[in-house]
Amino acid sequence: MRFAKLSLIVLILLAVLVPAASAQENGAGLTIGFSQIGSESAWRTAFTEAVQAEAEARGINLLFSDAQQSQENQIAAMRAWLAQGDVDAIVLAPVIESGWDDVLQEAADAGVPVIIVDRNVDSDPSLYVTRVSSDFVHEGRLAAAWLAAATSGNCNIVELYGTVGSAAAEDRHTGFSQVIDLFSNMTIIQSETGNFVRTEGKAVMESILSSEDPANICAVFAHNDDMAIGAIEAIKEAGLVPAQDILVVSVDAIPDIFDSMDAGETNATVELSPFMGGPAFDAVVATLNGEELPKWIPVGGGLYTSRAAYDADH
Ligand code: GYE
Repeated sequence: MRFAKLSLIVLILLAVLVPAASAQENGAGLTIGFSQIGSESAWRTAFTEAVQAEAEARGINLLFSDAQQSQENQIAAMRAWLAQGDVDAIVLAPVIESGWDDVLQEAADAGVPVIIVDRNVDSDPSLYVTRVSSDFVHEGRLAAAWLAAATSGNCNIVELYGTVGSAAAEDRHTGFSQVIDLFSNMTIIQSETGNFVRTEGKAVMESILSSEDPANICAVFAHNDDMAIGAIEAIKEAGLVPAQDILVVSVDAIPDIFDSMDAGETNATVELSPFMGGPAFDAVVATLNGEELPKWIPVGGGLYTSRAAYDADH
């Protein structure tokens, strides 16, 4: 009887004194839910593929959900993972900034850490571990600075907006506007959303070219390369020369935009790295091991006006 009591005491002491099993350094064996926005652009697809490849290389069991641009679908996927209790952490690429407080609180209550990637949420930062993303405001500023230099500060601009309410669109617009507002002759004369989608970017540009005197349009600033490529098609079909009659600057640095650049049909792109899976998974491991993390882990990127310059940096 005494031995049984002693064994119980030892077991209790071990449970209290021995730290919970820590996550392996690279996350091997963890189950992580990845709530992805959708597949609206070539960059998004590249981002998905990069995260999946990183998970496979690390031996992480990735539960993947494509929300098809729906916040409702993203929240439902997160709640399913929490209800099943089978995820060690969640990586969330939030389609828009607002509406996440409840599900993030539910994850916190369940002890499941959440890493924000790519875009942003307007929830209290205490509800997520960290955010791995680029600086969208800086991307907008870079695009505007290039355009100001290319036009000596004189340009009527068409803006192809990303998904309204998304951090990527709102912040790129903010940064772009901050710079062009420094020039009295730089004005956004038309701004309309193409939802980061190539076909929608083309349709919006077609509509603007039919309603606005094309001679009054100096440049297009597209919040992503896919909409820029759509706009380039519309400009050509209108009998104009893209990158000459109408300058084109965008964001993402996807392979297709460099094909357009090689053809002389676009002028500049700001890089957005799709390789955020590594830093996100490292953050999962760190937080599971009890480490404190900064609330933002930035990924950077420069502005490129040629494939050669991009290739020289990669
Ligand atoms: O620029 C675009 C994608 O969230 C920053 O979303 C990302 C943006 C990216 O649709 O191609």
